[in-house]
Amino acid sequence: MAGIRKDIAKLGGPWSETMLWYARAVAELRRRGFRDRTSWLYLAAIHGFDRQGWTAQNLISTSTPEPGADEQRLMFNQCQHAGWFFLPWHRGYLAAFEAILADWIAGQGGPDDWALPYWNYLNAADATARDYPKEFMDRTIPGDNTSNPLADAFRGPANRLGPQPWIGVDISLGAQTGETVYTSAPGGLGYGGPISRATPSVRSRAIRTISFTS
Ligand SMILES: [Cu+2]
Repeated sequence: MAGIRKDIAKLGGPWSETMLWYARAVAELRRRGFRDRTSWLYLAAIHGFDRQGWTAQNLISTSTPEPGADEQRLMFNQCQHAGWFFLPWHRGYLAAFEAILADWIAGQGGPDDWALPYWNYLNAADATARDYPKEFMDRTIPGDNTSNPLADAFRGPANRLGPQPWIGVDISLGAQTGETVYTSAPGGLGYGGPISRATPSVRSRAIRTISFTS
């Protein structure tokens, strides 16, 4: 059954049933071997495979069985950034991840309409909206005291979204539609990629359309 994504702040948590199942399912994916296309490692590698970094973090070692070289060339490092495919690619990627989790959860007797919750960190009505949800910070899952797979020890030190040492500006919805933020100067990289090779008149029409929908 198709689920509906809900606001994590409105699930009655922390550690609502939705989030408990999320953590259990992620733990299961982390248990699966790298060659399994539904494993945490394989899914992560579809986005981007960093052998050196993963080895340094003990996620893999020289004895980890890996997918074959041809398969790696075909499937790994597919993420689309700084281009017009950024949004559709990540949308599909997330939907596949969600479907794998939901499939396992339903098979375990969990809700058959489980869906990924979303984090409304731009909710201006909630002063704590930008704090990382507790479920991604707690070291253990309450109740059974097993280690929490949603909390990553290698995550940055901050516990809320906002200006960071490596991102000097705050995060806002306006950034999506700002001409010089969403797209960058020709040859540069930006959230939506460089300005494409349209004539100036076509380009200004497109920018107006984007602004109108904001
Ligand atoms: Cu990406």
